[in-house]
Parts: sequence; structure tokens; C-alpha cells
Amino acid sequence: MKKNISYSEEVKTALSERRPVVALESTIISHGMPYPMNVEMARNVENIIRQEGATPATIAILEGEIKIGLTDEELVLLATHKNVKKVSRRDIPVVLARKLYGATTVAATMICAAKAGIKFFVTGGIGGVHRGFETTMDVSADLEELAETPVTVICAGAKAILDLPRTMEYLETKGVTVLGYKTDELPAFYTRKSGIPLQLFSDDPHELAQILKSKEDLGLRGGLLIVNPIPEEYSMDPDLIGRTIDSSIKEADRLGISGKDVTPFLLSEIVKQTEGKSLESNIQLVYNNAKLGSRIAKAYAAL
Ligand code: PSU
Ligand code: MN
Repeated sequence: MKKNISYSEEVKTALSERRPVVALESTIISHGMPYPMNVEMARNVENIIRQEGATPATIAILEGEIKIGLTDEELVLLATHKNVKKVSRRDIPVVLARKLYGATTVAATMICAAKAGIKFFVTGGIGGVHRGFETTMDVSADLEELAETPVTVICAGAKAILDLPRTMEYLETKGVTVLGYKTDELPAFYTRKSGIPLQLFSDDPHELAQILKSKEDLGLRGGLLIVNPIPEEYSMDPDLIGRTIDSSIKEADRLGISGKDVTPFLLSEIVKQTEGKSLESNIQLVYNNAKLGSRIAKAYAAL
């Protein structure tokens, strides 16, 4: 076991018995959703993973220690604490050395999961190439992490706050395998379709597990990205969400929001402008991803 990392009993036991474990991120709790829905979501998603027969491992940094698996008090702390930093790859060493609190992004959660020997990670949406990238050069570190770190990420695509075609091009250039689950189109988070075709897809969690195994057997670096569309009954009206995203981006520009604050600002602005409707969709797609991620993790454990 490495320095600076500690495990909950539940996760430690599951890992030592080689049972399926599914990682969860904490930026979605601290900077992605408002209280108290964030902590409710965090609890429910863990329970869904348990019901599916896998073990959840929510990951965060608490007082300079990487925690793999959190207590309920720790989930509440992340959901309410004002001094929890948004931690991506670059921030990890500083937050550890200064013994601070950090909520891990997709990139940072992948790093911690890989160090803990966890192969599967469920979230809502990944970061990507931001719109207006030509001037800002704003590209999420999540994309580079998918190219480097061997963790399979299950998400509902990426939000149209991003430049989705360029996000896909970036992933292609970096050699990241993007697999659609029961879809041949990149899902756009709140909606099932983006108009961007996928080259690779599968309808079968067992085949997805087998694809990961083949990649590992060959020693290919980097992760896999599995994109799972939001269930039809929770998907949003594309025109409404499109307009909301456009006006949220305008508001961010008007206020001069930049860097790591862009994504959290846009997420909260969208919830505000849809009067909470988008939040219900966001929560439901996380649950849907948790079911799929657990099934793939179980299929992999049975290989
Ligand atoms: N997209 C979402 N919800 C989120 C995030 C992205 O729909 O909560 C979070 C994730 O933690 C992701 C991070 O890794 O935002 C990306 O931030 P940035 O664009 O600053 O890299
Ligand atoms: Mn950025």
C-alpha cells in the first residue's frame, strides 16, 4: 500500500478478495451539484453500485491524504465544506503537501483509482475541448489522462458546453478508444444524441470487459471511454438545453470566468436557468452509468 493513500474497510476487503470495485469522483459532489442534492446523489450512486453486486469507492483528498472509499460524514463534508479545492492532475502534489481538502476531477480520480488498482470509474460527464478553444486554449486535463492512465471511464458523453467535435478529434489523435453502449452516436449528456457518429460500439457489458482485457493483454497504455446515453425518460428537450448552454456561456464571458472556474460556473448556471430541471437529468444519468459500470466490472471479474 502506498504512502498518502488510505482505504475504507469496505474497499480494502473488496480489493483483497478481487471483487469488482467501481470508483466515483468527488468534484461532481463539491463543484458539480448544489447541496443537498449532491450528497443525496453521492449516497444513492454508491447504493446502486452495491445493489448491482460491486463495491463503490468514492475518491477524494482529505487533509492531504488520498481516500479510496469515504464514510457518510466525509461525503457530507465534501458536499458542504467551503474550502474543498477542485483538484486535477496538476493540483495533487500541492494539496497533499499542504494537507488540504480536495475534490478530485475525472483526471485526478483516474490517477488515484489506478494507484489503488481500481479499473472502473463511473461519472456523469468528462471535461473536454471548450468552445472558443482557438483563443483560450482551454482543454480539460481529463482528455490527456484518458490517453495516459489505465482506467475505464463510464459516462454519458460530454456536455455541449464543450466543443464536442473537437473533443472527439482530440481523443482520436491521442488514441483513446471511445465505445458507445447501445448507441452509434456520441451522447451529449442531457440528450441522447449529438450528431457525432461513433466508430465503435457494443450492446454487451461482457464484450466491453473483453475489449478492456484485450487492451491490457497487449500492454496498451491509457484508458477506455464508454459512453452511455441518458435514459429516454430523463433526457431533455434539445432546443431548451441548447439555448440554456449558449446563454450560460455568454454569462461566463460577460463575468470574465476563466480557467478551472469555467466548468463549475457553467454547471451551476445551467441548473439556475432551467430552475433545477437539468439537475434531475444529471442525477439520473449518473445512476444509469453506475448500473452499467457495475455490470462491466462484474463481467471483467468473471473473465
Ligand atoms: N462535466 C460535468 N459534470 C462535472 C464535471 C464535468 O458534466 O461535474 C467535472 C468533472 O470532475 C470533470 C471536471 O473532470 O468537471 C472538468 O473540469 P475542467 O473542464 O476544468 O477540466
Ligand atoms: Mn480548463
